[in-house]
Amino acid sequence: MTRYIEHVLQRRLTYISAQSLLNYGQRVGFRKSASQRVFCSSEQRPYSIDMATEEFENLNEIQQRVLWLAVRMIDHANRERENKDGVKVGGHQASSASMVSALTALYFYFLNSEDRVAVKPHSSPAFHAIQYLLGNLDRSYLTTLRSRGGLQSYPSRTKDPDEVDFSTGSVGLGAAAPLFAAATRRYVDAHFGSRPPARYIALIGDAELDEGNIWEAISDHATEGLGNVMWIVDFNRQSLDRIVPGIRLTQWRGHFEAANWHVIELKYGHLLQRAFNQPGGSCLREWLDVMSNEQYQSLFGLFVPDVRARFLEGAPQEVEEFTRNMGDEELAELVKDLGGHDLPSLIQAYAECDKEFDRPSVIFAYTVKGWGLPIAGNPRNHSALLSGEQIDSLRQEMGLTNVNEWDRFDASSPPGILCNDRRDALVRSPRDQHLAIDIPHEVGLRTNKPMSSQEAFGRILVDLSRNDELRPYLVTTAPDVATSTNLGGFINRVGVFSPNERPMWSDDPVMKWAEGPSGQHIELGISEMNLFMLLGQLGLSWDMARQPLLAIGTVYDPFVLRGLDAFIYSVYSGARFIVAGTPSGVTLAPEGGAHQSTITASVGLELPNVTYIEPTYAGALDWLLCDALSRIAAGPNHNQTAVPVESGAYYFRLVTRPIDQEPFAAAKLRLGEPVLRRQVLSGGYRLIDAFGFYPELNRLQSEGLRVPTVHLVACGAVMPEVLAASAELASEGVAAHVVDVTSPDRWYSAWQRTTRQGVRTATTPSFPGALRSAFPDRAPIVTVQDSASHTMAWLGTALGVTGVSLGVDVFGQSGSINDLYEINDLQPGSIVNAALGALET
Ligand SMILES: Cc1ncc(C[n+]2csc(CCOP(=O)(O)OP(=O)(O)O)c2C)c(N)n1
Ligand SMILES: [Mg+2]
Repeated sequence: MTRYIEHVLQRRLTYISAQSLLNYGQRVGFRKSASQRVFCSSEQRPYSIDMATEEFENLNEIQQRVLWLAVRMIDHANRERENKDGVKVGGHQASSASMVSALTALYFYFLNSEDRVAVKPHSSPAFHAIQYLLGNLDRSYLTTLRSRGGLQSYPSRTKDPDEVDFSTGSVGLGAAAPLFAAATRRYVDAHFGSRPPARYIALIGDAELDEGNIWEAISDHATEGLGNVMWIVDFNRQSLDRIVPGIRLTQWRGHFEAANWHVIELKYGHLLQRAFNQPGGSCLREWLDVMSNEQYQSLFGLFVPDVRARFLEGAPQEVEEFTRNMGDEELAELVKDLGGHDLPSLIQAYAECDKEFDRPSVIFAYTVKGWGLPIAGNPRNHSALLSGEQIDSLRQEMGLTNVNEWDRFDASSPPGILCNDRRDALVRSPRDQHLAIDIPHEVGLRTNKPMSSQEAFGRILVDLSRNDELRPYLVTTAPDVATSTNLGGFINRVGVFSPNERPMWSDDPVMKWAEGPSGQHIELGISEMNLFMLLGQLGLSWDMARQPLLAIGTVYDPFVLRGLDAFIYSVYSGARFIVAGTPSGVTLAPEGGAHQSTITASVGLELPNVTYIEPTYAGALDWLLCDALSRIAAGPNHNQTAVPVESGAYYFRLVTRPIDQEPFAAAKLRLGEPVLRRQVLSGGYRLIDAFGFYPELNRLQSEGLRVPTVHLVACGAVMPEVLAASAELASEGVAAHVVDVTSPDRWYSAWQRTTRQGVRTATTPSFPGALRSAFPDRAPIVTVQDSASHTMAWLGTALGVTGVSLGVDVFGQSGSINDLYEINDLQPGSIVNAALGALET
């Protein structure tokens, strides 16, 4: 038996005994009533819970306070805080209210310290209210929602003052993140031994299930069988715009079950369940089950005396008879009693999920958007804010005053004691991001033959896998493009990860696809979303699984854009990883426009927390890759000197075009290895010094003639054309130095840093050192790259010289490299013309 299964069984026993000890008092919503027995979890075997205990009272009191604080936080930000902008501050009182019960049941009853939780974006105020009540957030923050340095609108790992496990905001992504965190955890346990048990939980808005990435995530083999995953869907049947027509639960249940998920439907609260069990009560359930969602939701916006008529509209006669003797108040309360606001039912459902140790679980918790608020169930409540009068009466209803409305519970009161106990129970010990290993400066890749950057990448990885100190921490992943992005050699050496040993049926001598728990490549289906979601969680494994990893992913470069939102999500969350987009550009000539990336270089350059690198030569890639690995391993506080501190991910843009490596070897001889390495790492270097390289130019200069000088600045695959242009210009008496830019991003950042420094201090910006060493002479420039011409178009301004930018500004098409370069003015002749033009202006 694994330690994990032992733990699950252990927890199960704990729950059963805890439940038998619990005597829950019935007080759901704001109503108190006599002690009674209720049935929970309608789809499961009836499970009786006594409802009269102080613990239930405490939980209920806490959830009311959570509701109040969340609503009041938003109210304060909108009605009381000074706002000079004329822009609505906003916040989501209804969406917060909807999740209050599920959150309370989690944080004040169910969670352990190692569990990780993603909170639905629009419930962020409720999450922070909980952190405040637990004592993890200072009171001063309650009045800072959506303000600078304050509580973020949506939970943010990197920006919030309290500990957020998963950033959320772009719906669907935060929801799926815990699934990939659990997959990461499974990988870590298999390779490094079990860590303390942890569950990975997502609280999800029901409209988030419209996002395709959700379904990509659950259908991938890499996320199968993760019993420590629980999703709780806030099934309020409302999205932003509307009450969602028709209930799609059957469809969704089918999707989840087909992916082998355990599904719980938590529909009715205990009042309704009790009513269903009364003689004649089954008709009530049948009517509620068939009633349209719109009709049902409309009940929440009505005054109590009007509920009956709306509820009975279209109902069978027997429903009318069954409810005839109920008072208006009783009926209104009964028909609105949903499972997602019933704490005992929620806890019971969580416990049921805990028993599933070999498949993930999802709970559809029926809720009301705006629960407990006057805007409950209103189709336009998504951004609605309570009025001042409504806030006043809610405050009164909660038994609070203007004086104590922001208070925590008194520490000696029963809910206060529970809050303290839970805070202590949820304390996490620190995690370390640093991987204390020596990473070489290079693998020392040597080649006399032309080699593409993609091939070099594959070879470097193979060499790295021979390093016994480093190898255990390397993990690669790819969305069905491992072999075509040159990961094959690495995979042959380390194997493919699978939680269980899998027989290998084919004896392919080239590709050994051995699958088992020791494999270090995680193969994904064709989902670039999943690639970046997984890379994100692998890149946070130091936190999610208490084990830093060195994660490397590959993807066809054009399809970086297919996973872009997940890429952004992961780096916004602070994840550190390496991704290689390969092959890239129109250099992938015969493949045609659908596979030729043109704007990805700009994406890499502009995306915060990402360093975009596009090396031309294998030797440069070797240094850059090893350097990126060592920066990730060092953690955030490394003090390397070659390049400023970078805290994010690395994006290598590579190609399959074989490139003659000789010019790089010559530059190494000319500059010396330490200088060249430093310049390669800081963004670029002078590959060809025209006067040193072309004797005739030297001669002209020594004769005292003025030799027109220009810089040809290029990146990646276009270098052969650029070198040819330089030679042609030399033959016409023009000195064209060639600069190889290894990372336009690092240069751009260096330039921006000095410029901003100047702006902020009202001083003349200094010229970045990295640029100075590559451009010792002042001369016009031509930038050339197999990507949008805009990518390096800023360089002329940075250098203060005339610039012409060549690049790819149209969609690609099939052809030879020469054809494609001709179409895009990337041939030597065009580069020469651009240089002559730049010299003229
Ligand atoms: C990717 C993305 N698209 C659109 C939005 C805007 N948006 C915010 S909330 C929302 C509806 C959410 O509904 P649901 O998930 O059911 O949450 P509820 O508010 O009902 O709790 C939308 C469309 C977003 N945040 N992210
Ligand atoms: Mg919803």
